[in-house]
Amino acid sequence: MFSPTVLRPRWVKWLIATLLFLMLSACVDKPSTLERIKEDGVLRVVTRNSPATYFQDRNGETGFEYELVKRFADELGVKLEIETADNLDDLFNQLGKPNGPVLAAAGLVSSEQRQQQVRFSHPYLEVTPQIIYRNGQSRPTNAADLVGKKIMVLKGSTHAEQLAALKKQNPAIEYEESDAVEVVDLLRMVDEGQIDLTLVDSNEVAMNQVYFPNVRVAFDLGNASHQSWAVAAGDDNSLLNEINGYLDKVEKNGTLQRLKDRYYGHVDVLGYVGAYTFAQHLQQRLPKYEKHFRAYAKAEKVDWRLLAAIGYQESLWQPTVTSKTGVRGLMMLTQNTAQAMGVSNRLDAKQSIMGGAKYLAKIKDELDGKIAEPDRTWFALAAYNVGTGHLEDARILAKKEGLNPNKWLDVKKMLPRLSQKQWYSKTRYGYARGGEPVHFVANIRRYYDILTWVTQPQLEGDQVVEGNLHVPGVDKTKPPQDSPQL
Ligand code: BLG
Repeated sequence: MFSPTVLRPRWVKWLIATLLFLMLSACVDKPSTLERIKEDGVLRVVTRNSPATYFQDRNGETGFEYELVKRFADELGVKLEIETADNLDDLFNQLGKPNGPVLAAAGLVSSEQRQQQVRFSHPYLEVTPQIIYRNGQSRPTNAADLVGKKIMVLKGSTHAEQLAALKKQNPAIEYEESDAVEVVDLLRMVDEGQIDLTLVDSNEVAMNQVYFPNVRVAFDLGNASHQSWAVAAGDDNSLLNEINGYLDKVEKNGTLQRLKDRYYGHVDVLGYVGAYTFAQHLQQRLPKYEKHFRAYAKAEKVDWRLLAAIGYQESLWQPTVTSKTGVRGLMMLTQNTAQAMGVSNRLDAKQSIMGGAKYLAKIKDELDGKIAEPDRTWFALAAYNVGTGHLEDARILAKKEGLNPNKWLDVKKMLPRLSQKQWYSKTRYGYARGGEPVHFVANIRRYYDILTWVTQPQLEGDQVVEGNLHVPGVDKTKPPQDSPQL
């Protein structure tokens, strides 16, 4: 018979041994994904090389997903390493690999099928799948109208899943899935009439409308869905929780909205007519002046696309316009500015661009040394429009209000006050139409963004080239960092 008094010490020994074992094994346990990222100092992300996600421009790496995920890496205090997948299947495969990327930030919509493979974060962007057709063709209005059309979508996309579901109900619908193209290619193919229709998300349409004047939305196919980041399947929630916390934060503090406005807000800001018009002017007008923009921008060490954006804002790239106030030409120089910059004929496009470039460089140079980039560029643009004196007044007002006179976000709040007597009567330079430079800067930033996406990085050695507009997304050249980082 066992005596409990005899057994107790053995029980205790067993218990201690078990506890020790558990504690030790906890110590040598695998670190969580998040711990590993922090230990390695690197966040490895897989994405797609496309204008809506990630691409290289003259300023380096950019794109909506890139900017969102770069901020996340910065918050973790680690380096960001981007890898691009050839197609969606490849992307999901990479995410599942041991020692592969830990996160996919690629404009992915969560679907039931995909949830079997990966786990999705909180959503950050609402998108609607849209059927796209070519202007001038008959507009499809419902699923039955898809019959007999040449339709192409991305292989492995949720759009392919959607079409497969439609085909079950209506077997006459035919479509092709391709893993050799990106969304911009699909839109271009519709624009050029190589295919009749495609199905893409509304954010891609909004972003690319300015490049493809013939592309039109036929109808929304199904309900809005949400884009999320994806992590590999499993039960380690460390990274996913961190991502969700970050996404919630950027949603609340307005960062996410600012990014959405910059990448997808063109049509909202320009309006549909404005977007088509810009796309047309890009093809018809800019090529005539591009070499002057490039040459004088280079001479004055400013970004040529910024100069071109000013020219578009001022005159829609028309060399002979004159404002009510007698300001004239492609870069809208006043008589005084033209004289000071050595411009004898303001209606001569080349001279106007030369004068504008010189003036921009001069006022930028003269700004307070405490104003750092990119704000410095926005201040220079404001001064181009309203003059350095009035800008200085707005900076002083900002300081009096406890705002930062070296930050554009703060000074732009003060500028409109220069047209109200209670404020301008206390300033040195007095009345000014202070709302004008605020719109001026906002519009130019918009045009500048678009121009950076549609122009190739300058060739090696900065040769002056003409007519090299393209739709971005595939350029892998690593360009120099001499432009304002937006
Ligand atoms: C700018 C000048 C500044 C000048 C300000 O006016 O013109 N910029 C250029 O000539 C490039 O030099 O500053 S100041 O010299 O310190 O006084 C203020 O006078 C031009 C602006 C004026 C504006 N467009 C470039 O942005 C313009 O034409 N406004 C009138 C529009 S309308 O007539 O009401 O339609």
